[in-house]
Amino acid sequence: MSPDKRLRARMAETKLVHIMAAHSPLSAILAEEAGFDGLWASGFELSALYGLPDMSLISMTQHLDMLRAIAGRTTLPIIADIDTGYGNAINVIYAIGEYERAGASAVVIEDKIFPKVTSLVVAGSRQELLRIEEFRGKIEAAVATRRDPDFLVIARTEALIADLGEAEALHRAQAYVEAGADMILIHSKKKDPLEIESFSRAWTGSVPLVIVPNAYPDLDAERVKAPCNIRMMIYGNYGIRAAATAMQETFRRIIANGGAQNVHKDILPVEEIFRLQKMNEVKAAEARFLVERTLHRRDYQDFNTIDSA
Ligand code: SPV
Ligand code: MG
Repeated sequence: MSPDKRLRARMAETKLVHIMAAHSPLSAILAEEAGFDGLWASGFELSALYGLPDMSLISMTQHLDMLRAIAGRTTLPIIADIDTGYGNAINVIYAIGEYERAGASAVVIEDKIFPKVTSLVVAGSRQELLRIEEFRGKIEAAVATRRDPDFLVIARTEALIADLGEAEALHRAQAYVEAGADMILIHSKKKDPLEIESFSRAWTGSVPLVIVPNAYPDLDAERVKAPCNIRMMIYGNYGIRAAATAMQETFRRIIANGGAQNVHKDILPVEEIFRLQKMNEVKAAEARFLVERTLHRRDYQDFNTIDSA
């Protein structure tokens, strides 16, 4: 079964899929081992990996390269965060072809204006939304371009992020469903899940919802079951935050202790990294295919002759 089909089947079977953000193949491998249903090729995480804010600074090529590297190391379906779609509907057509070929099983396109500003900045945040008609064109273009009918086109409305209120969010979401979106991602920057729960209760559209509980982590799987039209939870920045937490603490301790003598027992042993790298497979290939090379005295003589010539 293709990853695209598996993602749809898993949603039908479990009703709620858990998707972890991945910013690298290693983080994707760890998410797969932990038991997630899929991966989120997050724009925020990749930007942070480059030490940059999430403001349309990372190019489509950079994002695609990472997505391909991730797809090469996991079997999980990948949901690509393509932000605003890199331009207008024509850019979206090009992007969908590229992302499908790169191994994505879904894309999320958001209704902000390019260049976008990351959603969770609360103070002084400039959140400009595209006209509904124009965004509908992008969704229609994505749906018309996908080759695999199981490839999901998820429309994300930032109406709540832009403080436009629930009525505007519902209106936009409905328009995007009419344009062909398979799911609606509703995003909120409120620390309290009430805004999302209220939207979910009010949503009577024909497609299910996706949420990203970054700002409101209290909305866990148990609580999500109640409104029952949420089918996907994306843990949008937890990978990079967890990695940065571990590195920050370890690096500080090494400086404070004047060496690694105390931290080495608190971090993964190198053998565990070998396991994640599948070192055993390389070792087996070495034993099978590499011819042992011994340097003979004659080789040394030839080398020395050439060297001194
Ligand atoms: C991302 O992970 O890139 C997202 C989610 O889009 S958020 O950063 O919360 O907007
Ligand atoms: Mg993003």
